[in-house]
Parts: sequence; C-alpha cells; structure tokens
Amino acid sequence: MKMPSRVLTIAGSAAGGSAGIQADLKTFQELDVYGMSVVTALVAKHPDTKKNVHLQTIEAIEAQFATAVEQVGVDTIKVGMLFSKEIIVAVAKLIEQSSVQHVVVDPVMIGKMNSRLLAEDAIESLQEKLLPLATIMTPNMPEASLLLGGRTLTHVEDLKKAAVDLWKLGSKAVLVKGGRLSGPAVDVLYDGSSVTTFEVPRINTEHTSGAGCTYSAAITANLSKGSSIEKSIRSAKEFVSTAIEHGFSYTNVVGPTYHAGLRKQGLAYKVKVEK
Ligand code: PXL
Repeated sequence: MKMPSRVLTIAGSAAGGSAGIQADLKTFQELDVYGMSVVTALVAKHPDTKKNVHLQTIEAIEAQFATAVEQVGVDTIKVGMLFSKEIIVAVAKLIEQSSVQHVVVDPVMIGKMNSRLLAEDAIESLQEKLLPLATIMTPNMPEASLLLGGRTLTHVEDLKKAAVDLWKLGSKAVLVKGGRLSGPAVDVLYDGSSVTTFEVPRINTEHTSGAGCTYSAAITANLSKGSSIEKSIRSAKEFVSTAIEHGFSYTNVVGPTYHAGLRKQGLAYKVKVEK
C-alpha cells in the first residue's frame, strides 16, 4: 500500500465539531491523506461560557509541531485560527524552519456566530509574517476586505481586483471566496499571472458551519496529493458543495456542513485528483 500524504493542520479546536481542527481532520480522512494537528486554541461557543477562546501556550504549540514533524513528518501544512500576534509569529517561525512543500493559509478572523478568532492587533503580523509563506491563501469576503484596509466588496469584479491586490502581500496564489455574493457561489483565483473563476449553483441552506475550513482543508489535501492549484480548488469545491448539500442541524442553531457528503453519495472515489 502506498503511504498516504502527511498533512498537518495548525488551527483552533471547534467544540461543536463542524469547523477548525475537527473539520480539517474529518476532511483529510475523507480525502485519504494522513491528518495531524497542532491545536492553537480551544473555542467554545456556549452562551453560558464566560470566555469562549482559550489560547494554548507557545510551548504547547511548539511541542505539538515537533511531535508531528519528528514522529511522522509533514508534507503539507494548513493554517487556520491563530488568534494572537505571539502565536502568529511563533507559527511562522516553525513553518519557515520546516521544509514542507505547500502551506495553505486560511486567514480566519470572525466565526459565523460572530466569535472573534483573530485579535484586533494581530492582522499586521498575519500580513507580514504568515502570508508570504503561503502557496495559497483563502480569505472569504469579510477577511479579504479587512486585509485590504476595509475595502467594500460587492461584485465578482471587486473580488477579482481584491485577489490581485492581496497577491501583493506575498502568497503565491489567492483564492477569494464569494460565499456572501448574491447569485451563484463564485470564487476567484489569482496566481500571479491570470484570474480564474470557479462557479457552482448556490445551495439554499443556512447550515453551512465550517464550510470555509472544510473547503481550504480539501484544497490542502489535494495539493498534498500532487494536484495543481487550479485542480485542487475545482475538486475541493465539489467536495465542500456536497458537504453543504448534506448539511443539517441537530438543534436550532446553524448546523454543520457534513464532511462525509460525497461519500454518502457514493462519489468519494470519483473525485479523481489529476496532476
Ligand atoms: O469557521 C471558522 C472557524 C475556524 N476555526 C475555529 C472556529 C471557527 C468558527 O467557529 O471555531 C476554531
């Protein structure tokens, strides 16, 4: 048996199971890569909790990273919620010293239930330390807007311009996700030479918790398996769209995307990652 590609997510734990580390590991498993994790923070969203974000120490983050690198080895890294300046600087240093083939940065800032996932004073470190290390960054519209100093983004044309301008921050490619546009779900890729759009029909559901994490985790898995950036996105978009189609809610809050959607449809092995 060929050993699966090794993928490490550096992100927050989302207690509800739809986003963050949990979304990443479920997605990695569905896409047949070996998933590992460095937990940067524990996120709880219960209304009774006084504090929702519990940061891990730099020492704990470094120790988890060393475990993954030394005991397994890491081919590809996905970065999600880092929250603080100190964590961003430490994680950037760890990545710089490692020799991974791809780094996918999801510049997570604010959760769907409006929880703050990046400190207000941390955006500059994200821009300066982390984005230059990325093969691809995957902001949604509010994140792209904040990274561009609060620019208003309304139409696909705005997303195209945003992708070109965000590219100047040093990531090799930029995917701006147009989930909040009206009409079809359109994302825009700029890779330093051309703009490509990816479009699927919009699915009418509010149960999309974790969709962003799942999408970039699927891109990470595909890149790790050797696919090109464009093909990784195309295949990941199919994966996340099917996960959204199978979204549901156990209670009365916004429910999760279901990471096993594609497998439930018997399609998992039809998503061939082409080189
Ligand atoms: O969906 C963004 C996100 C990322 N990471 C963690 C989260 C969330 C959203 O809630 O909790 C840990």
